[in-house]
Amino acid sequence: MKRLLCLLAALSLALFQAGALTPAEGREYRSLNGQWNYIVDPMDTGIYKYHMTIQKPHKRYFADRHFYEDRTKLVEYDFDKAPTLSVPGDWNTQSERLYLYEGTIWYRTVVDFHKTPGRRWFLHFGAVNYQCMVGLNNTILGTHKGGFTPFEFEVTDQLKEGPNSLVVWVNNTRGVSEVPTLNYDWWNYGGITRDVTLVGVPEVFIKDWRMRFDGKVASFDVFLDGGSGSVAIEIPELGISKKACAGRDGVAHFKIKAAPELWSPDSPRMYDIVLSSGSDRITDRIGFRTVRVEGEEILLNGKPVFLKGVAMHDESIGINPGRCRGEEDAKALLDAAKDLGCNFLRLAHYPHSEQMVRLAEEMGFMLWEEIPCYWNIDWSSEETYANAENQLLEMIGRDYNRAAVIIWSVANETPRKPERLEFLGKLIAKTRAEDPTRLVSAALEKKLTDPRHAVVEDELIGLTDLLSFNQYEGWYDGTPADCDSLEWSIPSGKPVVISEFGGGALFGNHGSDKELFTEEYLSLLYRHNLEMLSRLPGLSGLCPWCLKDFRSPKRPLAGIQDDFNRKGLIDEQGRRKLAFFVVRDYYLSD
Ligand code: GCB
Repeated sequence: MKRLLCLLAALSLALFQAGALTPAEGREYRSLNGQWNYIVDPMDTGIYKYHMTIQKPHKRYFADRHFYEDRTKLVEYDFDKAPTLSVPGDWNTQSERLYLYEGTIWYRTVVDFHKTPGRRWFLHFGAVNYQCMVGLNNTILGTHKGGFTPFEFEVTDQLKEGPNSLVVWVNNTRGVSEVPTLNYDWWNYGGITRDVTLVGVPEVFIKDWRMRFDGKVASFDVFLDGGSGSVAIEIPELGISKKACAGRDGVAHFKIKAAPELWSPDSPRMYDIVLSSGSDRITDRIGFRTVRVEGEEILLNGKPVFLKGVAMHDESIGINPGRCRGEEDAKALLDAAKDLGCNFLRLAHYPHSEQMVRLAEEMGFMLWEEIPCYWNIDWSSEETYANAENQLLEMIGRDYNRAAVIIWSVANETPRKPERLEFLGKLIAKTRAEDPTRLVSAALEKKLTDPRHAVVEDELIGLTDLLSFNQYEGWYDGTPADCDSLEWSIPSGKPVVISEFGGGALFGNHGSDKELFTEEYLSLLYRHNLEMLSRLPGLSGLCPWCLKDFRSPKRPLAGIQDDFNRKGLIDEQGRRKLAFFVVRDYYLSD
């Protein structure tokens, strides 16, 4: 597998096309979602000949039998007769035999296509976990690595009139130098987990656009692809209608004075916007707000705001088990967070879907987004860094225009050492260069110097805007009552956001509040923690870990966990534990 990964790395240098159309929606597009045929290929037979040659992979399965005229040839695979999986969707929850599968699966769909003169076509993937190689009509378009961010390939020249064979090699094998690494506390859902679309654009089109707002002026950079031209921006409700010419670099710049109603959790005001250039036209919705830190406060639109948060995974409540597949799954989670009294979400531990972010914005949640630099990744590897940076840039690129996003976070609970400081220091600098308008953070750790004394010490604090850390007093450390006398030494001068705290309980497991995994224990733990954390100077936000019980292979305790991390305030069916009401009362009490 290691050699295969090297081969893919080499291929990706040659074939990878970075960047995605932003947004993919709001344009002419065709969904390729649906039932795709699949072949499970644990030995990568679809790539290797029996005398395996790394240098010359055979790429056999890209030649879809559907298109063979000579049916007398020996071909030992047949997508037409293969079973199907839903796209989008993880494979683990769609077939019992794939529940624990980590390896290769080949996907195939047939795309009927009719050419329109003067149109360019892009094949856009919302996310594929963890890496993939995409072939169209037996031509390899390229590869992508990173399981949670969008990417695309231009297919204008590869698409044929009539049926087209689209084949995707997907591999979710974990690796020590990957991002995330071998060991992490969530399910490694494999597959084409988010939407696949065919996006049609004119020869010259708007590839991307980015908006910043400083409270008085909205600045827009609009990036054209395929040529230059004039660009128009309209925000009808603000009476804005402006034109500018793109320079030779294909970028048009606007600075527009605006006095919009501001976006905030209490009033998530959004405006329709239309961007056009020649015959290309994008419609979208945007909110206007500012965010910054002053001393130990977070200021939203110039006013102090307390982040009433909860952390969550991108995993659905009941509707489709497993990775969320779309808006309906996202809505169920967001409704639960609303009922909890939240105005803020930590979307952990990797970029969630674009639908999740957009819906959260419409519903008035401020967001923390992060990349999966989780625990101990391979800090010294340049390839690992390049991979992490690419995931970061793809996340920022996708959600740059979302007013809801106020924090980019680069890491979670990473062990302190010089290589890690260099790696994360570079990532933080990159984040600021790419987006100077948002806060930058990392979820750090607290340590106990003795059972009565908690300390947060980390060189990264000098580089981030927030002091964010995870702490599990009453669960991994001490008892709930120990919270009452715990002394804290934390650096002052920055807003403190507790990025995780909590414990486990099985819904319906009632008993003594001294017994682990009972609902009573968990609600006691939350009461003591909330009291303790409220006393911390500079406290500006809280994120209980976490909203919903989530699948994790690290949680095998039979009868209690059964492959679920039970630290949710609700269980996997959405049932509320007692602790849910403790947090809700706290959030609704001011
Ligand atoms: C953590 C991790 C989170 C785990 C959680 C736990 O600190 O950041 O990913 O799921 O603890 O439940 O132990």
